[in-house]
Amino acid sequence: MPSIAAVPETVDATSHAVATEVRAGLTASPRTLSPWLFYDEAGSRLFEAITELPEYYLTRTERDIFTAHADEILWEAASGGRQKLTLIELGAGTATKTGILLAAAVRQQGSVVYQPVDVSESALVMASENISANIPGVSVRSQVADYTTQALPLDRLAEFRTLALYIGSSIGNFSPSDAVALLRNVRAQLLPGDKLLVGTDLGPGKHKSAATLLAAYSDAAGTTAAFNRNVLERLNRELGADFDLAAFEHKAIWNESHSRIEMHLESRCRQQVHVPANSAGGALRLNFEAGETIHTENSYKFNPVSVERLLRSADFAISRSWQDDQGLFAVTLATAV
Ligand code: AVI
Repeated sequence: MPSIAAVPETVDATSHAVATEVRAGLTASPRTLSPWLFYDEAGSRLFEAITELPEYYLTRTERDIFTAHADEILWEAASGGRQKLTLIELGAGTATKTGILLAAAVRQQGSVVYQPVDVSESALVMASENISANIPGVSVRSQVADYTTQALPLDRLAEFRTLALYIGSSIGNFSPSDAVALLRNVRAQLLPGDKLLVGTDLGPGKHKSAATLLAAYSDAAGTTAAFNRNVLERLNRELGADFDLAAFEHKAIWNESHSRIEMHLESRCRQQVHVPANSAGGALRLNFEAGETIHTENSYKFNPVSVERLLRSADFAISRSWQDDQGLFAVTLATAV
């Protein structure tokens, strides 16, 4: 599961948070549902499937950038090999791409401490097993925590600098103001000279069209549609709601003025949906007009200037950035100032 804001930690807290989110979001105008609701077990599996779709270039392009430049990235992060690094990863999930960077860290400094942080304990167990089995020289110290609201559980070793990883374009799922707040929280827990590596998806440009972007969020196999609709299935399952899944259509829209892909679920007809009373309040009767949508996700797209602006507002200075040849995706290394 990728990292998303404010994921509750226990089963009770989760069901109350789902109920509260649904009440606030579905009675608002326009209607919204927060993207953390996507990531129940089925949604996390669907997201993994998305990352392997031919249209969803983000994951493989970031992996290709790491494969091509991992040694350079680690060298720069260590100020030209002069410092030793500890790596911490925010929202590490199963850490599949991180292995490329960890292997480069081991080549550079012999061994490395890696601290993956995630709200999902099962993802961290997989990350730890995968890294320990495949990359000798990495000592994994995983931590279950929500880095969006909690302090980073940093294990600071004397003489070591921290390299924080926030990859996978996860920052793109936050509003600009929440993204700044999140990075400021990260910055507050680093020391001047520590580094941050951020992965960002890029907006349309010389080689990239809005059509390429849109296709990544409306794939031919319908996996993203299933991922989007799963949120309604989750509300039926967990809250006893009666959403008719076939009556809602998956829509991905490129919103140029906000530089973001928006995902919506559009009501195909006039209909009423019921949500029984729960810990957040009384029963809901929701009246949808034909064509009315539930806005389920924003995925912000960047350019070098907007990445720099974002990092600067959180007191980071850009050290260097890497892109693929087609200008699809960027990986930016920044220094805490
Ligand atoms: C997790 N996050 C970076 C994905 C994205 O591209 O915004 C989530 C996603 N939504 C639809 N497809 C993938």
